[in-house]
Amino acid sequence: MRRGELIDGRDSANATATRSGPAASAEGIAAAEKIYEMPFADLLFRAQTVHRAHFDANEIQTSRLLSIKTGGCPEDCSYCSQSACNETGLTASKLMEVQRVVDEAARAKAEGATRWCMGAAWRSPKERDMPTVLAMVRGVKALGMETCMTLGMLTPGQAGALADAGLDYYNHNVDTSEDFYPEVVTTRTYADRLDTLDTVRAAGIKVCSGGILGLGEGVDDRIAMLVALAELPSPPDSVPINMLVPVEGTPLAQAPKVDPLDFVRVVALARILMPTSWVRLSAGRAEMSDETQALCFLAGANSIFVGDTLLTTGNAGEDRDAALFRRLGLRPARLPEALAEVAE
Ligand code: SAM
Ligand code: DTB
Ligand code: SF4
Repeated sequence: MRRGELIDGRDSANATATRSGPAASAEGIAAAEKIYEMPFADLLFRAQTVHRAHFDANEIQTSRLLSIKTGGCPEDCSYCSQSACNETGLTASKLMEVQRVVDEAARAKAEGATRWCMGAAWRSPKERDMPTVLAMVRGVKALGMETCMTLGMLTPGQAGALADAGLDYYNHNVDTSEDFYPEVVTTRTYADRLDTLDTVRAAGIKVCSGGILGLGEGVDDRIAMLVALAELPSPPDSVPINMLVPVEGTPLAQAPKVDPLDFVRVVALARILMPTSWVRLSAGRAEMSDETQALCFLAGANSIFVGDTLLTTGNAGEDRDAALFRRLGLRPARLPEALAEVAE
């Protein structure tokens, strides 16, 4: 498919996008700008104070990712290695077998991960794939791990089935501000994204939603994105903040790098605007210095992806993370109590 070719209609999911008004209020943006522009030390002190009111500041939640269906995606996300619009040389694969996914989750658990996140390069799941995906959720839950999936747009029926199977989190990122979104993706709208988040929340699944820095957006877009997330009917339970991993063959392969201190400011603002959410330092850690990561934790990030790979790109890896945790005196967060009992 060609870039810019808008898929007609909200076909499989989100049939009625009926939003009015901007995703982020002008008042919310004005207040967030004031916080963002505080002197760095004041901003970090405020973020750390908020963080300590709700979390153990020395505990980091550890999630592990697996691409259960890689490449060949019909969406035209300009950052993504898996879009069929981008010539990245990635080989597309079919949906994995359930047992393989459960076996890999068991291995990740043995290595200390408590949440298993499964990603598929879909615009939305096909009905014929739902039984497989639901079996994956049941199988991983039975191991006593938290589960997360990211499969694209969902119908209420699909979200309900995932909830019944025991899915804990659904990841669906807004990625950037509403204004900048059409510069990044043209095959769906911001309203589509928000509709799926409503659908997931209504099904009783915890919402995981965040974005990417380094898409060529301005500071105003980063702030508007966080305000849009904070002003959802309830803030996301988990907020992944990704640093773009530039992929050869995507339109953003040569995008300018984000100033690490600006990245830290965004993490701090996320913590202040969403005090009780898990803020995840997500993609891009492999390219980040230990010092930048330490500042992100100080700013209130308290979740990471562990392991050598993300979906299609590399991650920091176990040895480097173990050394970082040692140097900073960090501990992996324990499982929620109900799941810890299953895990025993
Ligand atoms: N297809 C589903 C969707 O887009 O909702 C799920 C998978 S998609 C790969 C999940 C998220 O990964 C995207 O929303 C985006 O935020 C993030 N992501 C993808 N490629 C990335 C990259 N090169 N660098 C940083 N984050 C990326
Ligand atoms: C999220 O916000 N980041 C993860 C997860 N949700 C699915 C994905 C990162 C992908 C990085 C690029 C890749 O490995 O393909
Ligand atoms: Fe497809 Fe998701 Fe990649 Fe977009 S981010 S191209 S929807 S896999």
